[in-house]
This record gives sequence, C-alpha cells and structure tokens, in this order.
Amino acid sequence: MTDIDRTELSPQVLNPVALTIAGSDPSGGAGIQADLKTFHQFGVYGTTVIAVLTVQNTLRVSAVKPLPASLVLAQLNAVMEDLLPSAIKTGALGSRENVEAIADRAAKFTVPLVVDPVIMSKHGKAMLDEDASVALIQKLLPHAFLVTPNIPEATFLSGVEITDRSTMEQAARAIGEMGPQAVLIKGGHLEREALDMLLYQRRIRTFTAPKIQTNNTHGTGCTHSAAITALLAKGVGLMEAVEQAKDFITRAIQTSPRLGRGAGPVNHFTPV
Ligand code: PXL
Repeated sequence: MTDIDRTELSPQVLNPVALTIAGSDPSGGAGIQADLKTFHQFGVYGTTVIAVLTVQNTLRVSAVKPLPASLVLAQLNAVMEDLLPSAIKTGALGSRENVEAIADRAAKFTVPLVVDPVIMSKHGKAMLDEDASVALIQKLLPHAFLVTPNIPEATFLSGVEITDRSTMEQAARAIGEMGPQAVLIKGGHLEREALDMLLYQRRIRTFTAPKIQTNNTHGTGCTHSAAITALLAKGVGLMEAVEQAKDFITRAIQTSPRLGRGAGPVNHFTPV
C-alpha cells in the first residue's frame, strides 16, 4: 500500500471547516462546547462565534447573557475573512439584535446554514424572548438550508400541537412555508419511539430509533445538529447526513457518561 503524501492535499480537503454561532455552556455538554466536540469527532475543524454566555451546569441554568450584536458580528467577520467554513450552524442567539445581525449576514452565506431554533433550555429557562423568536422566524429562517426544531420548538414555530405523524407532517409543512429549504423535526419528546421527520423538496421522510430511557440528554439537540453540520461541511448529501447524524446521536445518548449530578451530557466520544 502506498502512503498518501498528505502535504499534497489541500487543508480544506483534509479538514473541512465548520462554524457554529451559539451560546457557551460552561458545563461542556451543550451549546458551543457540544458543537466543537462534535465537529472534532467528525474530523471537521471547528470555529466559533459566541452569541450568548450562559451560567449553567447539569442541574440548572442560572443566567443567560446575550453578547452585544457588534461583538458577535466582529467575531463572525474575523472567522469569515480568514477560514472559509463549508457549513455553518446557529444555536442560541440570545437577543433580537443578534438574530437580526446574523440574519443579515446569512443572506450572503454561500454554504449551507443549519438553524437549530433554540428557544428554551431543557430546564424550561427561556433562551430567546418573544421579540427575538419572531425575528428568528421572519428574518433568519428564510436563509436556512435546514432548520432542526424538537417537538416543543416545532409546536411553537408552527402553532400545530404535535401528537402523531400526521400532526408532525402538518407542522413540518407549516415551518417549510417560512422559507428554509428543509425541515427536520426531532421526535425525541414523543412517547413511543424517537421518530424524526424530514421535509425536503416537498417530500417527507422518517428516521426512527428506539426511545432510550435516560435523564442524560443535556445537549442532545446541539450535538445532533452539529453532527449534521459537520457532515454537510464534508460534502455529504442531506439525506445521508440526517441518517448518519441520527445514528450518531442515538449511540451518544445510549452511552452517555453519567457526568454531573443532574441531566448529564451525551457521549461526544461516540465513534463516527
Ligand atoms: O440545547 C439547547 C441549548 C443550546 N445552547 C445552549 C444551551 C442549551 C440548553 O441548555 O445552554 C448554550
């Protein structure tokens, strides 16, 4: 077998770059920290724009402090002029000003944008106020390639109460009308099975996994959407990316390391 001379390959091929614009979770399980660990696990070089600082651990979220939009944009400019991400995701953005500033820039992104519409933390703490949520719907979603709400977020965005496949599809189509090219509703909050539903090019596809009974699901949404973003950054097609990311997050929940005294993180060391 001949060795590949890695110096001949461009760094972009060896390590695609992904960017996350999100909130910091000092306990390391969610937000920017989860995104970076996930990008790394998929062999993707992670870059970050911090939009919100949270004070939290596995037991509680005690503060959510959005950064000024000027500072968020300055971070974004620093990354974008230099590192050329091939996929971008947003998580907790914290304020209407931040949502609008990012949406403005997203209009000019030429790579896929994954919007994880973080509105509420697992502990029920608001991560985005009403004003900012309206801006997210009206200004950011139209620039999204993919939006990845869980059931409560999909219900909030669409106004459809989701109880089964048919209402899930109704919600997905309603969110699709808001402008993203694709919608993935994640059914981890459903009772029987973790059924995710993807709407893409008007067609519905479902992805199922057994529901895992565990309290250790902190950062599941961030990790899941970061996995999809990493795969898109590597040039994997959407359907394949959604399927592979579902498999990754299922195994990451199954093997959660039981860290912390509350809702612990998923296993970011899960093999890809
Ligand atoms: O999982 C949503 C989420 C996203 N981003 C940050 C968070 C949380 C939930 O706690 O803290 C920073």
